[in-house]
Amino acid sequence: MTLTKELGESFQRRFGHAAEHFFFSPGRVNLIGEHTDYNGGHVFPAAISVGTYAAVSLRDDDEIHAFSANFKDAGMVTFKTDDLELRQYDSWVKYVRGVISEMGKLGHEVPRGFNLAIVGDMPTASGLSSSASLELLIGVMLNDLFDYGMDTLSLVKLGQAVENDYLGLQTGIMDQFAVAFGQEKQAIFLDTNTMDYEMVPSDFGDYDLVIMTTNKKRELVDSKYNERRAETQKALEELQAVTDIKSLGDLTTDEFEKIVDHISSSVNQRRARHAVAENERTVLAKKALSDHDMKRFGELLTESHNSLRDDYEVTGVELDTLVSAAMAQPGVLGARMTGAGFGGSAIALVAKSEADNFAAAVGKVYNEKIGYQASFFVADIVDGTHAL
Ligand code: GAF
Repeated sequence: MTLTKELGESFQRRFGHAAEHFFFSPGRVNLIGEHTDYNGGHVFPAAISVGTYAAVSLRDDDEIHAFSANFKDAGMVTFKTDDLELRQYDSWVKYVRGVISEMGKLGHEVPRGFNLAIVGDMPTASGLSSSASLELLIGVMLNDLFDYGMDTLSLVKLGQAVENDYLGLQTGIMDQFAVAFGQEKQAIFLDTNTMDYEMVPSDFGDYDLVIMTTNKKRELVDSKYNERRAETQKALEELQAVTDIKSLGDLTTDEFEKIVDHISSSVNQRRARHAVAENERTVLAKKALSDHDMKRFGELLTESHNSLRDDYEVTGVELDTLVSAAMAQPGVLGARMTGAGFGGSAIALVAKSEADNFAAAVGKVYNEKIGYQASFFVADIVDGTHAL
């Protein structure tokens, strides 16, 4: 049975009537361009087939009745459409409240309550953007149900506002952009400085893009993320005293190395070096993928990981173990962490002919070193958030 059908059946059981509308919102994988989106650089993500689903019907009152089929014991959550204060213990419900709250700031009121069921098929804490997926799911759903007439970019910015303003996480725009603008079999090459973007066929030739999830319980991701953001911001401000740039993404590596000594902290020098070099790598990787030069594309993925490990310091033993074990396998052209880091997932470019042995071999090394299992799957690249 498909997940949509299952969701429809549990909706019927819990609410006693059929759902009127269904929506799907993907997760995302980032091919390359990590921690560049808040540094005015390029990113290269794609929407993936694991994500979140919603079943919904309108009510005649002003109440929202919602449940998640992923948290079977959590029961039904009921609140009024104007009860939008953040409750940190709310888990997934805070995204529903957050989206409605940010919509309200744009003058889009929720005129009626609704019954809502959601379900997701992403591995937990996989770093594949379950939060952006959920934000866009609810945003697109409300936009459709209540005819707000918002365009896709406005919905993307609304999702980011939920993170930045409602939840207080200083994330960039990549995740929401990938989730909303995704297209089947296409990666999105986005310049976060100008917001210009180009779709690039995600054709990896004789290779599979394998997603490897650490299954690490994620800790400190949010505080470490905000810390990295502050470090590159400080480096930028020091460089702006000697050169006319808007963001680190304006510099080439050569230009950067000539002025790096103006950054007072050696730690912040390394953080900024990553942001500048990663942006260059992303531009090169987009060219390599467009030219079907998989070998070069793979090398750039691995260089990205090394820089995230040594200069940006956002990997950790779990991601490093997956990447080094992957690189030791036959037919692997490159591997790197994807997303914010500190756990979550990594990706590897694996020859289709070697794919069967790959997960077992890497999984064994990981289990021996880390003490629990990693998960592996091949990503299908799909369309962005939409009604079903
Ligand atoms: C997280 C953030 F949400 C993104 O904006 C991006 O900065 C990413 O980490 C790192 O590249 O997913």
